[in-house]
Amino acid sequence: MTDADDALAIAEVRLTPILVADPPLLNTQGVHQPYTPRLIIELTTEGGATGLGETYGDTKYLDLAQPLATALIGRSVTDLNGLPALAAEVCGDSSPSSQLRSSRGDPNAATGADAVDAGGLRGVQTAGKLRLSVLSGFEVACLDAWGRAAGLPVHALLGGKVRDRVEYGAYLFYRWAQHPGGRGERDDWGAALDPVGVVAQARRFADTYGFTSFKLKGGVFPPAREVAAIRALAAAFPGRPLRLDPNGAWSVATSLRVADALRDVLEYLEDPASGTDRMAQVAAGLRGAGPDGGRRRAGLPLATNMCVTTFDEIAEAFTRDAVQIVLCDHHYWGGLRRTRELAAVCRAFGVGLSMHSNTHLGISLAAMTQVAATVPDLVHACDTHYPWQTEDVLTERLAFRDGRVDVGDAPGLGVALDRDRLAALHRRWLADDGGLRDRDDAAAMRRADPGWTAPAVPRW
Ligand code: GKR
Ligand code: MG
Repeated sequence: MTDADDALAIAEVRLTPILVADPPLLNTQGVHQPYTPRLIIELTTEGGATGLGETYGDTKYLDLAQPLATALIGRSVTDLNGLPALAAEVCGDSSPSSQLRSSRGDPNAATGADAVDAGGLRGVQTAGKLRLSVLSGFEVACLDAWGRAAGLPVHALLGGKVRDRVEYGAYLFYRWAQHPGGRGERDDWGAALDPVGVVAQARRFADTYGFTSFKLKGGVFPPAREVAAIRALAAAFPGRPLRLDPNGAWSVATSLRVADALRDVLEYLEDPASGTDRMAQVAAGLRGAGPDGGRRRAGLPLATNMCVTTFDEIAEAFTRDAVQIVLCDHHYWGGLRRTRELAAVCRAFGVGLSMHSNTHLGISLAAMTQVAATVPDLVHACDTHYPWQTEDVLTERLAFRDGRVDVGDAPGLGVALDRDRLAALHRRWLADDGGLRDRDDAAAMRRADPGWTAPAVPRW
């Protein structure tokens, strides 16, 4: 080991779970909690470089993050190819299926065989996928520290940027004016529950941030009502890219009906139906080969962040042409380098790539921006929840200009931690006795509607 290698060894890892304010945004599962858990990862090298990472903060992620943090001490921040095996070893995954896959050489394989939760908004949850979501936060922190030590931006460590700005879209949500019982922080967005409210929200996003693409989170109201909202957006923003994402809430027949109603204005339809098989049927119907008598609805691609969420899910989905665009989330795909691997696979199959988002803060937005800047064929605006997050742990928030975030050239991610903010949000996490440490949109909805259970799919 040289002195330079020694300097890059990890000396300390600090994990800080926080609760961050979130507005009452509606989705097919329920409503966002007033506060959402996130985990902030800080590591320091022997040479004194620091690195930041961010990922999901629910208990099941924290339980995996702790042993991984301990095991990282003494390892180099450059040893990124060693991270998956280390995570598999220390995070423990003793299911027979995972042992089988490990023996075939991919400790990160995550198929439905070890599914721990088939529901939710991010596809099938597996032990392997949970591990990847944790690992991704550490990978980003390692890249940040390595970049700071080397005086290079993260995008340089990924091969260099091919663009100077990354485009994001406005992420529109049906929402209430405030959380049930007046819990949480207040904002001045008001309710958006009909086409007028959705268009007003879109206008504010466009005016404030310069967004020119719009995605509506659907699956909340009967499809005709959501079709009307998209039509209203098309009238208000003629020619602008529009998307609708009901998180798999529709049947194949409903998906095709909505596609018929909106194909002239949608850039793509996102996860209209749940699972690769239904998505393949919708795609076949859109190609005119479905059970509907061969009507053609060509030209409307399907995107997903639900049925293709791991490398194991690619083969079936791509060979059946079930999706034409994959919305990568670097958290559950296992980091920035695996995002680039996914981009290469998508390129080989002629499948588009863009970015999915969940409630997140500026560290994750910086990471998304750095990796997105290195992907050559990124043609769709990326998703981000960031404008909904009024709180952050950074000294300076990332800014959108003309709907775009500048790709920084400062060392690492180019962001700095505000320790006071971090401590305040951690105190909120410590003080929580309201069950907010594990995000549960259905439970949050029961505050308004005690009989609510997340609907079975297809709902409509
Ligand atoms: O924040 O309610 C939400 C979204 O529905 C999120 O949970 C999804 O994962 O944004 C996501 C999506 O595109 O499906
Ligand atoms: Mg989606």
